[in-house]
Amino acid sequence: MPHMKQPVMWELPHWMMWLGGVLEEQGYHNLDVIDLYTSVHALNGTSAIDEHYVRGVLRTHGGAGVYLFSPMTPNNHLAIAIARIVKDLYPQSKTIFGGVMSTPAHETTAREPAVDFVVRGRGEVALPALLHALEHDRDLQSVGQLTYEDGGTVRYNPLVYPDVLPAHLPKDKIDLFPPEAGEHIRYIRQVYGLGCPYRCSFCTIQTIGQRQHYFPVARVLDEMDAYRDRFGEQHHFYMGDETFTMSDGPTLTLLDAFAARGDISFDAQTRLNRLTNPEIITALGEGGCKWLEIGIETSVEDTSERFKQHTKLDGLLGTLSRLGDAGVAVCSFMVNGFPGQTLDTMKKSVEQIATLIDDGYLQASYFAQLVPYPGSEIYENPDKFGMQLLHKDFSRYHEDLPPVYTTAEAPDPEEVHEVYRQGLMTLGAAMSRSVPTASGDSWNEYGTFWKGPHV
Ligand code: B12
Ligand code: SF4
Repeated sequence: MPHMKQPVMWELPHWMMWLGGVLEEQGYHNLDVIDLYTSVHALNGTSAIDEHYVRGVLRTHGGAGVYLFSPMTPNNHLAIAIARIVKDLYPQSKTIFGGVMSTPAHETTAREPAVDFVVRGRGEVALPALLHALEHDRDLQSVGQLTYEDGGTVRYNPLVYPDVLPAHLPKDKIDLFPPEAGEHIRYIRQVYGLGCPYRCSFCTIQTIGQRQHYFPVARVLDEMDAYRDRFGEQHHFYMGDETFTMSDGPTLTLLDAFAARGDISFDAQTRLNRLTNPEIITALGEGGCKWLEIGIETSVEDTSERFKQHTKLDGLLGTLSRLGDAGVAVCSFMVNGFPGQTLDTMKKSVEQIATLIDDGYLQASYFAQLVPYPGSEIYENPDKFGMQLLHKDFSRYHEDLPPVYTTAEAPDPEEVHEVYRQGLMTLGAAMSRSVPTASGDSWNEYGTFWKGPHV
């Protein structure tokens, strides 16, 4: 891992430790990771792979039997470019793709000559099943969740394995990354409740399942300790549940355990409608929650009429105040360019969030351009939402780039992007005015991570 230092990363790629634990339990001990992510040399400056550099890194590591890839939409082309180099250098190696992009795009991905197999959906059973079949030269048609090309035909194995419940999942393979990696990450991801029961039209996390199941609390605490042992005792966590406060009972059980230990600090994300119980808010503060991310943009936007009359807003401000009183900093998720939004309502949305920051109700906000990722309902069925997709060049399906669709209300992507750029400046200005004073402390409270570039 020679390039883990600059720029720093938000976190280690969780799927690797997660599936690493699964593979190790199945007897695959010879696992390695190749970092082409944090090195500026891996790209040639035009969002394409620097082939010379990547070849060099792959040669240094030597050939492997199997290479695993988990691209997201905007970097899918980079993963495929790397797979081509792998196959060129080591033609006997197998390349296996999986995860949030390869699952909905399984067919086109499997058609790519450099991709040997696509594993759809969750990997805990399907990946070892594929590796066993390859190792023992078994019939691939019996391997579930597999899409692959065979003699010019794309084969789709329909069998889907039952999800492994969290209590039965092997522990993460924490030593997959060297201890020094811990010096250059913002936090360690830890999941308690796996799965999300909602179905937001823009979201693509369905690979992980819809019913929320919990890891046993003792296991969560053990794993946190193990991560800290390896990457540093000072480490802060990000609770990776999609909606951390989804169910009051299990949330309180975990937060009580955190409070009893007294040495855990963490960030989390949830929805506004899962924060109505004041007991939960108190427990969040006592359990060490320092930073809570909430998608509040749509409640502001959808109810703009009522917003003016302070009906919904009263509830929102009450919740945010209680969180502030409990010592929890709050960051909103804002998405620009939903169908139905005009340029004007987009601007208003930003201004409303900036006002909440100025007034100390919010400490920060993320701001992203809406992207119809493959697998989401708005990608599969854009007409239903009044959207027209302009192209399928996935390298431009990016939350910082102009929208890849138009709507009747906002037909010019460049104008929408301009609102986005101005919005970033408005929110940035509000945050720089408010963060040091809102917390009563300095930026250091949020970690030195923010001082430099991060990916
Ligand atoms: C943590 C996270 C990050 C982290 C770490 C990323 C990482 N590589 O681990 C950071 C902050 C860096 C990040 C960045 C981005 N992210 Co992100 N991220 C997530 C998040 C919240 C959790 C992912 C996770 O760790 N899940 C837990 C693991 C265990 O689940 P999993 O990855 O799904 O893996 C399971 C299966 O999918 C499968 N599987 C996964 N990979 C593979 C590979 C193989 C070979 C096999 C067999 C199986 C397999 O097996 C696993 C176990 O069952 C997801 C939302 C979500 N809940 O999925 C978004 C998500 C993945 N991110 C998303 C996006 C868009 C991004 C960014 C592009 C945002 C941006 N504009 O910059 C960047 C891209 C960064 C980059 N260049 O790669 C989107 C992806 C949408 C899409 N279809 O492409 C998601 C789904 C959120 C969303 N908006 O819907 N992200
Ligand atoms: S956006 Fe959040 S709440 Fe909605 S489906 Fe995705 S993870 Fe669940």
